[in-house]
Amino acid sequence: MAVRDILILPDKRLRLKSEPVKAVDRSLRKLVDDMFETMYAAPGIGLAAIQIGVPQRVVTMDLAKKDEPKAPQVFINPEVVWKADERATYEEGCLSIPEYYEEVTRPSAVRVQYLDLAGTPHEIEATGLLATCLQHEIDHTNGVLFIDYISKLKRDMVMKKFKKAAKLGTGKPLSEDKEPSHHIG
Ligand code: K1U
Ligand code: ZN
Repeated sequence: MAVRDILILPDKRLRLKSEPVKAVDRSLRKLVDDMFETMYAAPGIGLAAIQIGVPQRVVTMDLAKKDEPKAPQVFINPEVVWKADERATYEEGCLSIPEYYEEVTRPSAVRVQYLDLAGTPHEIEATGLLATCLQHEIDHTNGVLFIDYISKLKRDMVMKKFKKAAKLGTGKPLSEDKEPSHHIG
């Protein structure tokens, strides 16, 4: 198992549409192991394979709270097959856009089809954080980021800060670059 580097905005690979997994084999299980190690080390509650540079439709997740035992979940070739009309708003973050959080409104419930690590098909109906996280991660497999749902003004500001950070080689914006400054005088 290995902790892999997480791609950071504005890395263009984050905009790739990932390919469906063809075979649930040893190399896929190694990828999933590395994804969990990377996700737990970050720490994060979800990860899509493209975030470690692998354009395959694979998602890992663990929504257990700090005081609860680990609850790792793997979704291979996940696909949203139904979305609720009702909407829910949740403050989202992204390991590829570190230390930036913003409210995003999405369908409050989704039905998702996927394969497990044995290659067995499943369909679940998700609500709450699971619904939000699944939509966020499935978006990653389609090259979509949560900043695509915020205002253009905010998105342009985020892009500018992360492009500057990439140029400086700092990886994430410097602390004084995080929030709009309201200096007096
Ligand atoms: O896909 C990712 O970049 C992971 C992302 C998942 C996510 C978070 C919130 C809403 C939707 C999707 C994260 O894990 S960001 C980090 C985070 O939320 C967290 C980290 C440690 C403890 C608790 C939460
Ligand atoms: Zn993300």
